[in-house]
Amino acid sequence: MFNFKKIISHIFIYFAIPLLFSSSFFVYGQEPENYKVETIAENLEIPWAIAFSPDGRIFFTERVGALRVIEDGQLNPEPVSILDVGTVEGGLLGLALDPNFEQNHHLYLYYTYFEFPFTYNKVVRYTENANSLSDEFILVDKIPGSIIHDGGRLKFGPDEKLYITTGDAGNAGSAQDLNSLGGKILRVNPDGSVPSDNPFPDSIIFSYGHRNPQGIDWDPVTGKLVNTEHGEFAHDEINIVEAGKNYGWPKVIGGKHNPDFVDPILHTEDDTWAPSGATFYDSDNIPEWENKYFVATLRGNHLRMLDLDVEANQVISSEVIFSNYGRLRDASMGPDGNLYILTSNQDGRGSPAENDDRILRIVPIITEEQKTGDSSMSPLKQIQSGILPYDVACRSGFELILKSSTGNPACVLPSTASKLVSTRWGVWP
Ligand SMILES: [Ca+2]
Repeated sequence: MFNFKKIISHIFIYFAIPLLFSSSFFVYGQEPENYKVETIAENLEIPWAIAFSPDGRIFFTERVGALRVIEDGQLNPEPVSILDVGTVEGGLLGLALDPNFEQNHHLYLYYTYFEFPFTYNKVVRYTENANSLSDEFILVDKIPGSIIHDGGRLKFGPDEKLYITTGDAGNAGSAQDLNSLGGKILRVNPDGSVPSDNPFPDSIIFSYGHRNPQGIDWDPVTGKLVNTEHGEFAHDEINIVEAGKNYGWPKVIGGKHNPDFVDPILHTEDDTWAPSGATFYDSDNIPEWENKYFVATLRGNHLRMLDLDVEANQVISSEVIFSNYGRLRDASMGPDGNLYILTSNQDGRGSPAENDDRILRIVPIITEEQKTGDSSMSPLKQIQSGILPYDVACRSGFELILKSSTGNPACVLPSTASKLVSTRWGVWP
């Protein structure tokens, strides 16, 4: 169903449930008939990261060293590039396209390499032209590497800085050492230089005390960075990451309320998810999913859907979906407003299906009723028809707006409203 009551109930759940349930989890049901799963590429070798070009191409990495491309819906059998990379948990990992890719065709990769006798990771920028790479430019080199804990996620933030997650590479102490690039989240300008507003002078370190973070995305409501990281023997974490803060590893694990370290918003305790890529669902294609945080889990063999109240530092709900595709490496939003998921069943730790690994796309099922628009008009259409959602209200301090991207209502902080608003609700009679 795609109707406004759902949005109202969503807003109710978002703001009222935390008051009722405090910090405990509240799981509410999904409606799997609302969406379907499509396979857009198969028979892949450990896909790790995906990025969408404004011209419609989809680039992705395979950990074994290949950068590949899907064009016009077809997987190109010829890789864009093959790199000589380290193995086991390392390899060709992160991928990001420049926010101005349309103009400069800059493409960024994170990969593991061996230089006797050490293993390192580096972040390299290339210029892409007609599915080939040139102008190699190293942004960050000699990130500690190993056969384990190589971090590897690359993503541009809303501030157009490049964020890089690094693992402790098996040397736990490095995460607390501000002279080491291991166990950190790094933040650089697109040319690799240090942003002038980074928390430590002349340092690309943004936050530290991380063990092996592999997922990052920014909450569309508050703009805050939320990460995932692999814990030691379970103890996985979701953290709200702020500049200059210490996330504890290896001094504290989970939430110890020690003022020197930031507690995770979620700690799995004895449960193992092995969380990797993550994304906020910043779309209303499946309205119940809007602004939820989706986490691809490896050992957990599922996609985790979290409803986070980032401002209040509370988990509202935590739910397992897609537990029938095995190990999942990444979850990412496409420009079509659909969720893309990468499986990781060929990595030696899974049970591959015949056509694994795969890239999956989750698309909403549009019913005939919705096409006619009679009883299930979109929120924007309802508003345009003069139907006022009089019973929607935001928590104190938040502003009710229509998102410019979708026309849907959302409660946001006034500071982020200007980026999102096309029409203020206030103009309605
Ligand atoms: Ca921690």
